[in-house]
Amino acid sequence: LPKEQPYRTAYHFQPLKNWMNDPNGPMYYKGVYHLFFQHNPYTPVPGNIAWGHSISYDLVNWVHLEPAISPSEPYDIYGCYSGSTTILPSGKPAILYTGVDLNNGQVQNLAMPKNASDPLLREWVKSPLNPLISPVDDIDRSDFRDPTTAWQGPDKVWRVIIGGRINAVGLAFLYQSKDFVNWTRSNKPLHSSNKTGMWECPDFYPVRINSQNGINNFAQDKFTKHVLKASFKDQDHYILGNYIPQTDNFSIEYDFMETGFDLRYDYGKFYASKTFYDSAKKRRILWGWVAESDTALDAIIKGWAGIQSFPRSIVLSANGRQLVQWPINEIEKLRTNNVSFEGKELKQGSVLEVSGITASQADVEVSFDLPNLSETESIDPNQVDPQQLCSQKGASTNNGTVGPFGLLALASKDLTEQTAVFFRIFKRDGKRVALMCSDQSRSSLREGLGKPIYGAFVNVDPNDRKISLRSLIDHSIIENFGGEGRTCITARVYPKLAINKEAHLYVFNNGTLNVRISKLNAWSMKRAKLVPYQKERK
Ligand code: DQQ
Repeated sequence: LPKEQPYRTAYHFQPLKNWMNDPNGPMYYKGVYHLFFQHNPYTPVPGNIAWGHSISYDLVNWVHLEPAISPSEPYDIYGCYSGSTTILPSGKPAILYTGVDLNNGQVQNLAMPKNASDPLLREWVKSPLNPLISPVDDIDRSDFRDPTTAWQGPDKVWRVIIGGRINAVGLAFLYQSKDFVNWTRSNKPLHSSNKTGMWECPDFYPVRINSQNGINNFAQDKFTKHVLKASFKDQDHYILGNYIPQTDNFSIEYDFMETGFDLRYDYGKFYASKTFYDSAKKRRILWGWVAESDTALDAIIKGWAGIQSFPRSIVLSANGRQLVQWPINEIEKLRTNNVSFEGKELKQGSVLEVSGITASQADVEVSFDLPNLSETESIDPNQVDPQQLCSQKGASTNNGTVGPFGLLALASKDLTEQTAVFFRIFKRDGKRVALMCSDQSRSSLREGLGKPIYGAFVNVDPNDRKISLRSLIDHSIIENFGGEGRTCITARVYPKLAINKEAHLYVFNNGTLNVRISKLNAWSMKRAKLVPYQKERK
């Protein structure tokens, strides 16, 4: 890798070099966390897709192993595409993945560990029975991929879903098996939608009602709801519902992309994600691929492309209507140099520097007290697209009454470069409505980069006069958690000036009314250890 690496992250997961996309088959096995990922081991652009493999004891520091599976057989010669792991009742893990075969068709394959007593599971053996599932009948062979973690119903029959599309309808094919090897297609898909296009990387799992604990993919009772996630249109969308394993009926509350109720894990750059149940800490953890917004040429110069989001715990909100995400608390072991203050009034036009931390590599938590509702401007959020509201010219600089206020991250001293992450508060039917934006348009003086503006509403408690923001800043990524993790927005940025020690962090308010920082805590972050296996042994 070149020496100058201003954009390489310090605590986000990456292979040592080359291309990475989707997270695959994350799991906890015999005291070890495993992450597999779509990986081109040879160059920083897509191709030769194998399952990269890394292990960790804390989900922060990682050891990179050899790829677990690579293209080698007629049924996966053009790529070992995404898939999942399932821990079988014997305790052994199994990989189900999509292979792109000699005819460019997508087929579903099985691989098992060579030696399941090795907690690192360094070698995997492809089943001689592969491919287990082929695209036949009305299935399009180029739209049939990404098997989920399988689960067993009360009848002990296995179920798995696979992403696909038939004509204009995106769907999750459902397959069943008694032995994990012979699979039959169920006559109806688990769910489908004509608004979405092809579903990639579906995920299907239970969440507990009124609990911070996660639950494994098999469990289900009246205290759970099910989440169905599908990746399409460059975004990870989810819906909530009630799943009955006896009939495989999934009855939903709202469907994908419903106006005013379009739930996504993240409203920025975040795709092809996957969850797993961490039995060690009884929680469900989410990984998502955060692609680059620079060019393929930049990737070649950097020597790498693609990172993973910091692992997030994922739970059902107290009102049961959406999911809430938060960086797993292991992140705190990287925190150092705490800077904190309380009770600072921010007048219109304030730009307050948070100094004393490495602003290019930081974790920031800030909560704001909001002014009285009566003076807040009105809006009807059902008639506005939040993304559009955030994209209006000068959304971060023009005055509203309450906001825009928030952070200027990865900013240069003179503020010519800045990524503004901010809120704007409105009133509707006498209640508070919060808009959250992440504006990359001034993130870099460099040309030729993607500099989108992202936006979403935050479902805050309308009576609450507070709103909070947590931002994980790591050289070329800013992961934002608004309203205690109710709305997440992740962005990639490549500043020219605001790199390393030249990066600054500010809190600002451009609203006409004062907002008050009730509390701010910021930390410099240490570098996570990401090392190859051999070095670790010496
Ligand atoms: N990436 C994989 C596919 C999947 C897509 C190929 C989603 O299996 O559908 O690398 O990013």
